[in-house]
Amino acid sequence: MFSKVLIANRGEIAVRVIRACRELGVATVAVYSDLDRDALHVRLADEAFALGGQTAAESYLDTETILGVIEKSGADAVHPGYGFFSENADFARAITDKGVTFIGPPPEAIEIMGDKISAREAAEKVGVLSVPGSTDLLTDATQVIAFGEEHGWPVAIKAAYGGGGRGMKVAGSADEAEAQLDSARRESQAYFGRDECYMERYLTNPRHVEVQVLADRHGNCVYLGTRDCSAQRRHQKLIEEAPAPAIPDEIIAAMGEAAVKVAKGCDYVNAGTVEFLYEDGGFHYLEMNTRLQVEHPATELITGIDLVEQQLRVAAGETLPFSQVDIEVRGHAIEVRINAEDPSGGAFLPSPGPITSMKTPDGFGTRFDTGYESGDEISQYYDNLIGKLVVWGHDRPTAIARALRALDELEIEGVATTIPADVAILSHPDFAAVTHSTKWVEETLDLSSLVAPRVEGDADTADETPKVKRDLDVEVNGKRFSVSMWVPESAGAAGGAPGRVRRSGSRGGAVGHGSGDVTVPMQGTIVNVIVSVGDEVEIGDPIVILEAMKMENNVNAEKAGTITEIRVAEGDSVGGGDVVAVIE
Ligand code: MV4
Repeated sequence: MFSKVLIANRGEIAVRVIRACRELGVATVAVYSDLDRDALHVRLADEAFALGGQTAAESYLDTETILGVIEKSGADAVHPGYGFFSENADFARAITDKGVTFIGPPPEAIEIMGDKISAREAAEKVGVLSVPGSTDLLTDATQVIAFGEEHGWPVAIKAAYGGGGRGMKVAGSADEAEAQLDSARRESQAYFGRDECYMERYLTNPRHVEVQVLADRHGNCVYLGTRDCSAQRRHQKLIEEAPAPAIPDEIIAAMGEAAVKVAKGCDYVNAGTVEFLYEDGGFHYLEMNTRLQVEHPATELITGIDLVEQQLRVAAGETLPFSQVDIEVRGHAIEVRINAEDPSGGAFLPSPGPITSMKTPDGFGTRFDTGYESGDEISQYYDNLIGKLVVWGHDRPTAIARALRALDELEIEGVATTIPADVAILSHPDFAAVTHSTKWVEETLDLSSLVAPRVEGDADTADETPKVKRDLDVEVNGKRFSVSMWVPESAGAAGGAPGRVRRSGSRGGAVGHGSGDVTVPMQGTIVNVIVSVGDEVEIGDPIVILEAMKMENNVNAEKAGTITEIRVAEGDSVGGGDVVAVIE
C-alpha cells in the first residue's frame, strides 16, 4: 500500500478519498486554491499545499504547480477524484514518469474512451452492441441523410471529442440534417476546441443505465451492479439509484457481462463505468467513463464494497479480493444530489454564496457526503455540488421514503438548493412506478410552480470579516521559517478599515431590474447566442446561453424592446457583470 496519497481535487470527493486513506493508514496531502484555504478537505488532510489562484484553471487545473507540489510533498500516489485531471491521459503519464502512481486507469484506456469514435470501436471489437451508427467522421449532411433514410429518423449527431451530451444535436428529418450538423460542429468547437462529429440512430425515450466495473492489474474484472441516472436535467444528474429498477435479471446480467467485456477489451484497470441506454427491454452501449463517478456511493451501499478502498488497493498492485460470484446486490440505494442552484420555476439558476448554516441528516441507512460545513462558501468558480444524500433501504419504496425523510431533516441556509426539485421527483408517482426516462424531468415533471425561497441565514453567524495575508518570520527550535498568516483585516497594523463588510454573495447583482444591458451573472463561456441585432424581445426571453459552474444557463431579457447590439459570439469567455447585448 502507498505511504502518502495526494488528492488532486477539492470538495466532497477530496473528503471521500481522504477518509478512505485514513482508514487504510495512508497519509494524505490536500491541495487548495486561495478560496479553499480553510475548506473541509484541507482541514481533514494530514498536510496541505497551496496552489494559489481562484479559478479552476489557476489552481486545480494548473499542471505545473500540481506536479511541483506532488514532488515537494513526497507523495507516492495521486488520486484525481472526478473532473479536473481524472480523465487526462497526459497528466497520468506525467506523474507516472516521476515514479508516482496514478490511482486510475492506464492512460491508453483513458485515450480510447475519450475519443467517442474509438470508444464505439472498442465495443464493436469485443462484440458489444452500440446504438446503430457509424464510426466515420461526418464531412457532409448527405451522410446524415443517407443514414437516416436507411436506419430511420431521428439521427443523433455527436461530438467525437465531446461528452456529457454537449455538442449533441438531433436531426428529425432530412431537411434538418444540414442545420443540425452545422450546429453540432459549432457547439463542439465552442466546448471542446475541435469540431469532428459522428452519428447514431437517436433513441427517443431511453433510460440511462450504467454498470460499475472494477479491474485489477492481474486480469480480473468484475461488475458491481447497475445504476439508473435517468432523473436528470440538461445532462446534470439530479437523482441516481442502484440497482437500476424494473429491468429483468437476465438483462442486468447481460449488461454487466457486456461492461466487463468492454473494460477487458481496453485493458482497463481500476474503477470505471460503462454507460448504456435502455429502451423497450433492450440495451445499447454508449460510452465508458474512465473515472470514479459522483454517484459511486449508491453502488457501495448495495454491494457493501468500498470503491475508493478498492481503487487504492488495485492501484497498489493488489489482486481483487472477490470474484463475480461473490458479489451480491442487496436492497436499494438512492443518491440525491444537493446543488447550490435555485430550481424555482424549473430554472435551476446557480446560487453561489456562503452556507450560513447546514444541518445534515442522520439515522439508519443514511449517509451524507459533503465538502462543506456551516460557514463555508460555495464559490462561483467550482462545481456547485454541496453534498450527496445517499440512503439504503431493503427495497425501493423504503429507500424513497428514507430519502424523503432525510431531505426533510436536511437544513441549508444562505444558498438556494435543489432540494425542492429532488423532493418533487422522489414524491412523484411516475418515479415510484419507474415510468420515467431521461426526458422526464424536462418534459413531464412540472416544476413551474416550484418556489425555493433562499433561506437567508443570520449574516452574523457567518465569518464575514475579510482576511488579509501577513508574512512573518518565526523560529521553531532555533530553525528559521517564513510563514504566511491570514488574519482579519482589522487585526493587522496596516490594511483596510476595521469592521464587518457584507459580502456581495447573494445574487452577485446578477438580476438587475429592467435594464437594457443584458449582463451575465458569473464568469463562464457563451455557448449560444440566441438573438440577432434587430430582434424584438419580451421580458424573460433568452438572449444567450452561458455555461458556468458546469451548467448551461439562459441569460434572459429584463426588459422588452429591440436588440441593438450583441457583444459576444459563441465560444467567448465572459466575466460576471459583462454586458453581452443591449436592448432599447
Ligand atoms: C444518445 C441518446 C439517444 N440516442 N444517443 C447524452 C449524454 C451522452 N453521454 C449521450 N447522451 C445521449 N445519447 C443516442 N444515439 C440520448 C442521450 C441523452 C441522455 C443520455 C444519458 C442520460 C441523459 C440523457 C439525456 C438526454 C439525452
